[in-house]
Amino acid sequence: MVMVSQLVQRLRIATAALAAVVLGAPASAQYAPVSQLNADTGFQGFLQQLGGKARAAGVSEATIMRVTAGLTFNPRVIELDRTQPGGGPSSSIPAFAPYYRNHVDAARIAGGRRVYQSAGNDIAMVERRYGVPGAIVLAIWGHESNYGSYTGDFDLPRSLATLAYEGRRRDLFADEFVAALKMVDRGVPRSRLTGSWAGAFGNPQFLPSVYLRVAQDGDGDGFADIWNNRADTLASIANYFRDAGWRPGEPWGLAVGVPAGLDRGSLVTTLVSPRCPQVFARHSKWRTMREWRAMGLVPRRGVWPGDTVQATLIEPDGQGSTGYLLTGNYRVILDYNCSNFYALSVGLLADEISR
Ligand SMILES: [Ca+2]
Repeated sequence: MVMVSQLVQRLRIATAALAAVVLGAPASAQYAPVSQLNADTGFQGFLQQLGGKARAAGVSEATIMRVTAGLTFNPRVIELDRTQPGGGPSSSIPAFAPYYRNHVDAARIAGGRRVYQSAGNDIAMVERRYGVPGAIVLAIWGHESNYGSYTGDFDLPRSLATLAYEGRRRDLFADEFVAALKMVDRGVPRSRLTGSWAGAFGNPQFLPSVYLRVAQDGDGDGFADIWNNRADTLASIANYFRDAGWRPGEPWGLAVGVPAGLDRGSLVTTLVSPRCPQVFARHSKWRTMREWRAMGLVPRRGVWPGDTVQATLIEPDGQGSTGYLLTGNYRVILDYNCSNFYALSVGLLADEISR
């Protein structure tokens, strides 16, 4: 699923929470064992605090009562949180090829093509309304929930309150808990609030704050149903992408052959991204497509995008294997989930779906 590290200025929480989950602070060391956390009185007191926070944010009393009544700590959520793989600077970076094989596999390509062909009107609607290619939107859906075949069955308020109570990323999850209550106030049935243990839900695996910010009613029935409705799902993902700055008509990037003699030393980036810097540190300096072509790079498939399009280079499996030129739109995919493997895999799956 997902990964990233720190909360950014403009809380792209979908990314951030899941990121924090995977690349967050080293697990557990300074925190209490799960068995000690599961003290009912402590958790119930904490729920009162969360209720106060929700009240201050304008959530109705009825919703606060309804959602918090009977809510219990979920030790399973903390166990899952603490068994997430690390991702700190010392961990070695695995190869992309196995990840690619697992995520851009025949079943996921075929599943995406099926939707692409059967959802012509919905695809046309999102492309027209949001300027984001349908294949990209489908590739996100395919990565997040395998086109809706698994979306998680953890009770969302329970997971969010548990993660907030545990404390490692208290503010983040407390805010998401309040956002989940706001969803109920907005008319989302309480029964819809199920998802991953980390608080993401529905076809696009949004966090509650992301739902509040970008979810769309694609079919015009008055409700943004990202759980069961295809048009709403596609429109919501596309709206996320438009909001994050997707540039219509520009590719996400392309696979390239890179000449052995490329002067990579002169292309090492000197920029440090404030957001998931380890991910961005793997990208070269920006150059135009014309400049990359002049350096001897060759598309593995298809043709060069426009000469003036800017791109960085990543060689995920090192010299001698396929490289990828990454445009500004690639960074929009990273905004959804800040992982190079995820973003490459989404772009490449989209290419396969639309081929
Ligand atoms: Ca709808």
